[in-house]
Amino acid sequence: GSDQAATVTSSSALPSRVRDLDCDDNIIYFIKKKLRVWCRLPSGQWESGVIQSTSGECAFVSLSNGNVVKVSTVELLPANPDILEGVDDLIQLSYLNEPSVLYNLQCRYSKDIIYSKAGPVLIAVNPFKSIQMYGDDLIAACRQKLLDSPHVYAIADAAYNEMMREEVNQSIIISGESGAGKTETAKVAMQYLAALGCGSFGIEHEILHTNYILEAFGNAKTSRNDNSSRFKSRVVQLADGERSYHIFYQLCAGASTNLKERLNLRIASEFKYLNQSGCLAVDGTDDAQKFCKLMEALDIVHICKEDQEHAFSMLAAVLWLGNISFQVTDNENHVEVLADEAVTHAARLMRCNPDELMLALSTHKIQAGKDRIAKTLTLQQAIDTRDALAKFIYASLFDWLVEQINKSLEVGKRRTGRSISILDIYGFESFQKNSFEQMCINYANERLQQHFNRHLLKLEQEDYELDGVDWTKVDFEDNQECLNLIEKKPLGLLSLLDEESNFPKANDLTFVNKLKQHLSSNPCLKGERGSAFSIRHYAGEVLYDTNGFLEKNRDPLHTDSIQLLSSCRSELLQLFASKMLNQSQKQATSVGHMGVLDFQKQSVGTKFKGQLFKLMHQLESTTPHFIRCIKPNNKQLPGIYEADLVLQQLRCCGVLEAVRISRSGYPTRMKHQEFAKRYGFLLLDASASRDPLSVSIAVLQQFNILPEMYQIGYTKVYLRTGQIGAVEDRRKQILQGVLGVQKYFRGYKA
Ligand code: AOV
Ligand code: MG
Repeated sequence: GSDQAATVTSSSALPSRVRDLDCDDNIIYFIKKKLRVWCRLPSGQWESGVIQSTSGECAFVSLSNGNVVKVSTVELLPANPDILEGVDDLIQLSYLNEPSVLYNLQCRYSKDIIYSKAGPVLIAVNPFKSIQMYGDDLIAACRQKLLDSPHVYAIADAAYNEMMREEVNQSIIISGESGAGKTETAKVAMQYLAALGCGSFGIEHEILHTNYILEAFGNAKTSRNDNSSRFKSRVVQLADGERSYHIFYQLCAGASTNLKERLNLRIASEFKYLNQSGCLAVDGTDDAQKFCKLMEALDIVHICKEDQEHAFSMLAAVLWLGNISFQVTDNENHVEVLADEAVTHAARLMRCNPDELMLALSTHKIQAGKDRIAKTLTLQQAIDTRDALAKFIYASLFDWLVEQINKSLEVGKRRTGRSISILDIYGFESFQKNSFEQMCINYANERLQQHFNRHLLKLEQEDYELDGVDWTKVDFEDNQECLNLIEKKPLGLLSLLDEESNFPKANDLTFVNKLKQHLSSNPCLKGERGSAFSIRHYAGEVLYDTNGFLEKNRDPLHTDSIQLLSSCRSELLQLFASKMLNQSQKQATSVGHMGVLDFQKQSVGTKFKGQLFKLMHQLESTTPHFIRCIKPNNKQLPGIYEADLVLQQLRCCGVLEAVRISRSGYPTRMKHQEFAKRYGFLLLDASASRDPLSVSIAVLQQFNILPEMYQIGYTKVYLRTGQIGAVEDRRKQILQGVLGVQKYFRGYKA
């Protein structure tokens, strides 16, 4: 997620296709038959009720609380029959309108059933409290297939079985907005997989401990989540009330006196990178104790003591870099570095010459004719240079740690050669103000959404084909246009942004004009007034403010800083610098020029695209399993279900769309046995004993269900939206009749 706190924009910007889930003519039938409906009150809230009478465009609806309201018929939507209340899978709903979906999830949530299915997708609604849904007993039940309600365990189990059976790598893709529960869900999945490996691999213990390490270095307290997985820009800049990565506070609080001395450490409040936000502690968390756990975890994943110490000195170096300050020397705002203890300590920890550090932070070498001369930086440039260096060191340290952990776990991988990847990724974002970060996030989500759609349609087709149902491929809205808009070369948003970022005279406004000039034929782009533009994303339209786009796209790490790092005697820093140089040189060779000083730096956007492509490439070769996490309230409190907020997320993560795709053919599916058992007794001509398949056909014919409304497969009956409702109502009426008769007889006897 981004580090900005903001509110979600109104839903009216969303494309209507997501909203029109059911055909309107259903409601006419409902009005005629006086069935249960959803009725939108003037407050915007949906309430269920029964239509009493209609006059013209209006209906009188008797609500469940006894009140009768007069509403326009356009405010009515069909409600599902009672037997469908709180179903496990949204696909079972006869009517998939929004109030029905919301009510179904709420019903379950109020009973602490936080998991539901939406076709092949698992929905997880964050309980914000511990619930009795985990542990060894439940894991065992799931392994023995005794758990038949939706659960992360079941998803992990399916992934594992499919991996073993098909010998194909698997992935579990978890999305949702900040605080929705992605990381917790990923941990639950890991817990299950680790339990499966019990005894045979011996690394499950290690795998679970990697969580401690990844969270300490990758998570921070934000306003929306006390344990949020974050971007690395957080190292140098914090919003009020938020914290940097947990590890800094843990180290300052928990390091032994000896370690503290070796690292010149102080308490957290003495470091500018930590004290700027006025928040040093997280309620209910003991940082010192967490540090002990972290060291244990590092031991368990076999990171040797020496490497641990190297890693800690990098953290201390970052903290001291943050304390380095500058002195303005002339009236043009040029600076020099203040030679204080911050410089001495940082240089000692980085194992470089303090003078060189000071020079690298206050000057840039530039080409002047044949010579390179040093140009003094302004205060802002110097601060940016220092911060870019700190961010680079921290980000490289994180990548290095992940690499070490993976190396240590390789042992297990070699056994089977197969893997299950768990992806804990930021979800679609649409705030009042959206910038470059949101664009990158939403671009990634477009790619994932395409992956998701393609996968769903494939499943759908396979199901029909296997069951001998003929069907024509359904059309669904592909998001290829939007992806083209962003990533096409040479005329796509990212390419144009790179072009402008390299052009000294360009600014945010010229960038927008370029977009309009070259991309206005793409239906997903909308030019706006001033320096803003909108993109029509699969989950809704988002307005982006280009203010700062060009700077954010430029890599802020200067060549001089990389050279400084190469000259450090710290092995880790040398490694980080050489990785950076290697990467850039590969790029430089491909564009035709080389040289350590003139290396080609990738823009942030292009780098992001490259990483995303690599990720998608990895995912393409796996069978995906999708989990969508939903945050039911913004207060991080249990028991509060805010329908609007949930709806917003269901739309954004494409769940309703997914169900629609899954149902666009024949959403109601019932095995012939099941269908015959439930409705067979309704047959007027019950003479011959018939096989379930013939019973199914006979029932459908008796109810005059039109041939285009159903399909008979080898194993199942397939019905179009809403068709099962009529049969179900008839069944209910007859059963009520039977009960009535029984009551009458009992009364007579007594
Ligand atoms: P996120 O990963 O989706 O946000 P988390 O997984 O960190 O969100 O969840 C946020 C908080 O919600 C956790 O710290 C728990 O208190 C609570 N929570 C989530 N899932 C469960 C669960 N299954 N059972 C109990 N509590 C839960 V972010 O990384 O911020 O996008 O960036
Ligand atoms: Mg997270």
